[in-house]
Amino acid sequence: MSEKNTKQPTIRVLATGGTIVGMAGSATRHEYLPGQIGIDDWLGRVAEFGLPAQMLGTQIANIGSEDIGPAVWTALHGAILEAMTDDAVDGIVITHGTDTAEETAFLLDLTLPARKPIVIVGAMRPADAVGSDGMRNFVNAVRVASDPGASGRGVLLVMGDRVLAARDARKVRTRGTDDAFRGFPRGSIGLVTPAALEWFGNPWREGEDARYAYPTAMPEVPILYIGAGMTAELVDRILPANPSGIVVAGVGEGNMPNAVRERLIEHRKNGLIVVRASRVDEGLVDREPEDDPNGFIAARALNPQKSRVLLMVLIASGIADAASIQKAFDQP
Ligand code: DAS
Repeated sequence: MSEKNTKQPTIRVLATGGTIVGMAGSATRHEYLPGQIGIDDWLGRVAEFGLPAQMLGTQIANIGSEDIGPAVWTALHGAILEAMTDDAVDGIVITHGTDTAEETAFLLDLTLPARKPIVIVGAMRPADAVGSDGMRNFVNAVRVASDPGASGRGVLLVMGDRVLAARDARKVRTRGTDDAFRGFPRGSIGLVTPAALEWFGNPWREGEDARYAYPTAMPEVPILYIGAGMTAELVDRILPANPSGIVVAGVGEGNMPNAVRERLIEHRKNGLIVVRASRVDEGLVDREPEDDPNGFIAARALNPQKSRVLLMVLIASGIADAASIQKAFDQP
């Protein structure tokens, strides 16, 4: 065997906090605090398993992911780019809260090259809970990040023995460890356990550069969640000063009360980009005939929160014409 084949993979672990390193102080208490274990302590616990990988830890943050935003994203993006250009590093694992893991994963998926495995992982139960899932998820994530077959697939999310593509991954349950995350429209693109990894299908972004530049300034894009009987006045109240875009979490296939639609059409005439997504979990929203005259964008398979991430990146990249924006939402 050549030196390279016998060398253990080196994994850069970028820690941001979350339940995976949370502590309840009691194995049976429901309440816990996220971000209680530092990366050095965490990797010391992992060392007990004797994984066939060298792990290098970096503490990016140690917070609940509900508080993660541009500052942590920017720090993560820079650290990953550094690891991508470091020949000594074979893969990257990001430990993260599950509440916004899908947004961080998708933002990184859009703004990083697909040349090395990048895996985001979290947990549904804190580290000291009975049946904690964090260490298993982490060991699975290291196995995926150590596998050359994980390259060329963009950012991956590993939870509950499943491997999901960042574009598909979404948190669908607030409790439970096996099926808290699902992929839509694609389901799992692989299955992983501490002992085995199986891929379904080949990499689809082999050697691809970043799709978009990482935004130096994040535009504020609100999400208007539609409820029955909602009035048009709410549209004006939710829009920030000088709005550039809005995502509508519509009912059904991106529908909304007519008065709301009319008000958005008025704002569209003043340059506001309007994306029709759906509040329905596995909701495909395709273009409808009125989208052309209204100048609206159909979110296709992206849920509202990931539509917002893509729209922020597009606006920050100066992509403002409806055809180019729709093409970005259409791209798998
Ligand atoms: N503590 C929440 C978070 O940080 C939930 C979690 O980590 O699973 O997202």
